[in-house]
Amino acid sequence: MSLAKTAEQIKTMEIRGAGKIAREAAAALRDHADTLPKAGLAAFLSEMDAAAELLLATRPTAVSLPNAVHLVLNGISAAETEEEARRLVKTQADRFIQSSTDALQRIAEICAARIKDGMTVMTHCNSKAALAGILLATEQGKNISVIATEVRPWNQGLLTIKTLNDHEIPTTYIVDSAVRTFMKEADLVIVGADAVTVSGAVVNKIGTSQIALAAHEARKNVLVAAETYKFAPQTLYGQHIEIEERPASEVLADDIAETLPFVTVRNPVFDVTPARYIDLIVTEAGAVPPAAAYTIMKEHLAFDDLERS
Ligand code: RI2
Repeated sequence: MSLAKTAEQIKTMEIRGAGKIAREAAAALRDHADTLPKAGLAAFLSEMDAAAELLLATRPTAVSLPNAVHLVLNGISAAETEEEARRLVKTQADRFIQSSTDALQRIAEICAARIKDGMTVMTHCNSKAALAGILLATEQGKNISVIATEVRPWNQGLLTIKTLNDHEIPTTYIVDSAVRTFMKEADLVIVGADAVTVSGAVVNKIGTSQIALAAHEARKNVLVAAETYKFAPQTLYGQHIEIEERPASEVLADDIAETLPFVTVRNPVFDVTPARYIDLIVTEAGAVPPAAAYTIMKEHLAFDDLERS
């Protein structure tokens, strides 16, 4: 698939989920580099810069995307030859994709260890990282059930219940506003992340913060399954994570909206859960309290050369 096509599919959410977006972006950069004619180092670097810009402009919130782009293109401007730069792109893209896949396996093992036989796990949206733990716990022979939310307006919950059903996991499907009602039936909440800030706050699908609040009230643990490349080093320098706001037509059909001139539809698709409502962030480097966000960034992400303004 061409780089432009990958960018378009990320934008339109045919490619979605923070981890998948990152892996597809890395593969797109690697394959794009292959299609570029040999025209010298400067031309190659400028083409790769433009490719990175195109990918970064697709969706603003999931930091897995800029982190993946950064890791794939890391050091290429210091290359001495075009060949060396090309080699770096390929090696770093392949390494990122492999480590991302390995990270999911490790996260699944840690999450599964937290899921005891007989537990009911509540999850939100369609997070590959969160689901990996649930699926592994089942493979280990634990009898568990899941409460899965609908996730308006994109209904990613449908993807989640399809996967759970395929694995014959008993699942209760609820509308987003029923979360507090059903929290008493849950033993544990596991969600994914699009970004983790230096304060340990988690940016994830809209509605996550309400779930965490309801879990806190009901004294249920909240686990966030997040690969280390979901941590956002730019927050060290005071930058905020931009919350993507998608078109109003995803929430209310245009023909109805047109009849309601005094109504404004808002459609932010992520929210921020403060660190105090999160028990553990499960990364491939281990399960850590949100307060360890800085350490994770320092040890796992090269951020010294990031834009500090
Ligand atoms: P994994 C998704 O965003 C959801 O917010 C999900 O929790 C998060 O990415 C992480 O997903 P969207 O692309 O990387 O559906 O764990 O807006 O699959």
